[in-house]
Amino acid sequence: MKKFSLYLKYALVSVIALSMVFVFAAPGQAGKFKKEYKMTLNVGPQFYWGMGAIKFVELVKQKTNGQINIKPYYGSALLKGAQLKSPQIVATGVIDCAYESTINSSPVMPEMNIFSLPFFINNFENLDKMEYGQTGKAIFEVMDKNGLVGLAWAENGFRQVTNSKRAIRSPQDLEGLRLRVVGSPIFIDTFRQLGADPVNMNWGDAVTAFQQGVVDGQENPVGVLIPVQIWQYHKYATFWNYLVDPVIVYWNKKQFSAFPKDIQKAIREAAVESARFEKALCRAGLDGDKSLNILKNEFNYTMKVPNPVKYAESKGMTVTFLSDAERNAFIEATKPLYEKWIPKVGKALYEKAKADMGKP
Ligand code: X2X
Repeated sequence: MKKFSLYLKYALVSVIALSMVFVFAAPGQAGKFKKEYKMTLNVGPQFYWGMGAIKFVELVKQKTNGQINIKPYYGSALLKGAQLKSPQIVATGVIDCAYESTINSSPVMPEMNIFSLPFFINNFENLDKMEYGQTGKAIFEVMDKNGLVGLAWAENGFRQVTNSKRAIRSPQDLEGLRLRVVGSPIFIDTFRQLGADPVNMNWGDAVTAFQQGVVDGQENPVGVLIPVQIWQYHKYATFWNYLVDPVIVYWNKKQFSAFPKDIQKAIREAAVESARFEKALCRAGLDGDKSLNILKNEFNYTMKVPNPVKYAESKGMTVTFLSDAERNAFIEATKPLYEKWIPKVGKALYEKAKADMGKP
């Protein structure tokens, strides 16, 4: 009798324990998610784009009540610095998500080169029209076909050229300059076309190359130039907005689709909100007071460098802006690239981009 009640006790305890396992493993409960989701990005946390990625991590945690925890891996650490591999690896699910530049996706998805056609987009208004228009939609469809879900448009920014030799005002000024460029082929093509001597290098190796003077110059937006203190290496900057580098927040499609709807919604909202913050960081001081006010009023954030041009000048840089005539010389010089690159980008997408911008 005593033995029997002991059995009964064991049986009862087992049933309770088992049912608890079921309760906690039920859909929508914490046990269902990974302990940690890996996110890749090519820069460090001090860059504006890195700060946006951190905001995303925080907002996702907040909006999912701590159920989804993302760990950022900076400097393409999970890719051993091979920045152009990010979309492939996220598509396999080895890395779960990314806060990544379109340039770094362009070898896998050539459509992304729409943003890298030289002197095509020119200003923030045009870029916004594209991202929130037909172009952005088409780009997200391309990502979908590649096993990725595009969640939001963030930004690295319009790219500016810097160097240690001379102020650049004409294609002739670029002649023979050894410039570090990202390994996406359109960058090599563009600078060869302009008479420079481009060398492609991962960002992870670039700063050492600046330090050692292995290269004379490089090109990147202020969100990189200011945090990396480019004036330590280069005295001259030309602000020519020659092309733009959006950042897309994206997730492995299979995994994202399997999330419950409320989690999907929370992650999307976090992506959009973090991107608004991040874009404002990258545009601060370059679009009048607009982005500075977004930061202050919506995010209670005071920009440390409210005027990147003045700040670079205060550090001893000579910042050059092109006149219309000077700009036209670059436009003429880079025209032949369109013949080669529009077929790679896709003529239909090129037409969509022009339509979004209201260009003939
Ligand atoms: O490699 C670069 O220049 C950088 C940091 O801007 C990108 O990742 C595209």
